Amino acid sequence: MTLPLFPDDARETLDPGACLLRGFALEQAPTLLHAIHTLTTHAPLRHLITPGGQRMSVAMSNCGALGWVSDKRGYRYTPCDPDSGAPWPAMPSAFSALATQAAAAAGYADFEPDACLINRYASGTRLSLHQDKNERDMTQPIVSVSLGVTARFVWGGAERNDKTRRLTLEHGDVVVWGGPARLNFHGVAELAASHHALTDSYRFNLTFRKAG
Ligand code: MD3
Ligand code: FE
Repeated sequence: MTLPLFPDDARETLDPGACLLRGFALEQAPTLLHAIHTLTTHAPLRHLITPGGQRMSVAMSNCGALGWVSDKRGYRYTPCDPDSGAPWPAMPSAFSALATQAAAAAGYADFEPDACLINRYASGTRLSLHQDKNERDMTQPIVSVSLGVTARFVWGGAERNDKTRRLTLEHGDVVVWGGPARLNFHGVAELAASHHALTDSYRFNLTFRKAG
């Protein structure tokens, strides 16, 4: 007998290609948060500047071979932290294993992320509607892990003006976006003032990508 990777009743299709795995990372969450603490002592969380000159309210860092950055010159992936000149910290094996398992549970075999963006939201932080399109291979999915304070995630369609829907993302939830949903517009509504036992007033999101 083979055991399922994840119970069918906890897997929810949001859109063709997009799959919500409620609580998929719950057991691993304390390990993930401890690793985030260590990683961000080496590559500190920082507020990047958009090409338009705005300071992002989300604080960001990265681990893995490539890291996502933004500055006045644009958005791109870099092998080194521009603040220190050092390579981004290695992706912990617990991170890559979780991302590969989540992708498999959503129907995407052999996902091997080379980039993990670490996002930290404080009360009042938001992420405006955007597409993730700086990655080389759009056939590869994106895996997103939510930790700490609950957020209202906003997602639309392939066009900026398509109607948007809202989704509550809680501690331990994982969403896999691929196939026809890979280029959907998405964002995060302003985080409410709240508290979580493991993260205080913060929400963390890990976004795993095959960027290179
Ligand atoms: C839907 N982060 O870092 S993750 C980002 O919660 C980003 O921090 C949000 O959007 C966060 O770029 C949302 C969920 C997510 C990630 C990628 C997607 C949703 C997506 C790509 C396509 C469609
Ligand atoms: Fe995004």
